[in-house]
Amino acid sequence: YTQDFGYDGTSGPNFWGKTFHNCVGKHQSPIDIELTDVKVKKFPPLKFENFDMALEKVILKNNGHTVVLTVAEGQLPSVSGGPLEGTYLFAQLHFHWGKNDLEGSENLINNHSFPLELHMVFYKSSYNDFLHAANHSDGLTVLSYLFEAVESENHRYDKFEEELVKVQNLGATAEVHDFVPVQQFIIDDKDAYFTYLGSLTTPPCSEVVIWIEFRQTVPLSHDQIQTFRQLSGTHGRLEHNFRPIQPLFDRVIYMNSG
Ligand code: 1SD
Ligand code: ZN
Repeated sequence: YTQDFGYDGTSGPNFWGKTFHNCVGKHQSPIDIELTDVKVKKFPPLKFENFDMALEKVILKNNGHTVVLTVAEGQLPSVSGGPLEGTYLFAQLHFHWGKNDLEGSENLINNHSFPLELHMVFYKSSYNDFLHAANHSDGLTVLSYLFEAVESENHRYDKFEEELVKVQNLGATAEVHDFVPVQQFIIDDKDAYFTYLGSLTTPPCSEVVIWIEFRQTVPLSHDQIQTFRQLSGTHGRLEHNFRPIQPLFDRVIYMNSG
């Protein structure tokens, strides 16, 4: 990007549109999903591949906006089916959070915020790579998971949390061999979801994303969520990094009937 963006003050979401014109488009993300407004539709089953394979080598990076996990070596997870045509390959996963457990998710359900949201970003394989895919309206899909703060720790996140503390500094990276399968990050129910057409939630806000928002939440303890808030961003501690909800305009939100 030519100019950096942030989440506060004059570099915050209300100012993104000045530099990044897509950010004031009519199909932006995130949104509020109102259960009374969704259209029920029966999609073909979603198909996940390589979600249960240990990842040979991954890179974790604090890019100042979030923590991003990419796969450096090994089989890429992929997704097809559901609202998707063709196969989408794993690009990266990252998180959005808030300064306390009452906010942090980007997408909302019935105006309710969740403390954390995981985005698994995939690009359509027929476009060859992420950058080309990001120029097409069906180029990307994001599998999005909402979190809930609970009493007990979620041990499926132990390994990730162990690495997360190593990338607290801005720009820090960690290389991990034999990492947990991506399946460990998510919930098992892949039939209950909402889907709508939207955008990247960060500049350049390209309207190229088929959003799949799962209904079942991932449990995580308050302390586990707190670790994300310890990361350093471009303007001090990255306490929050969620974009506010955007108008739906003419779009329809579908709910898979399973
Ligand atoms: O915020 C991310 C951004 O960090 C980048 O990963 C982008 C894909 O290049 O995706 C957005 S988001 O829409 O998945 N939040
Ligand atoms: Zn995101």
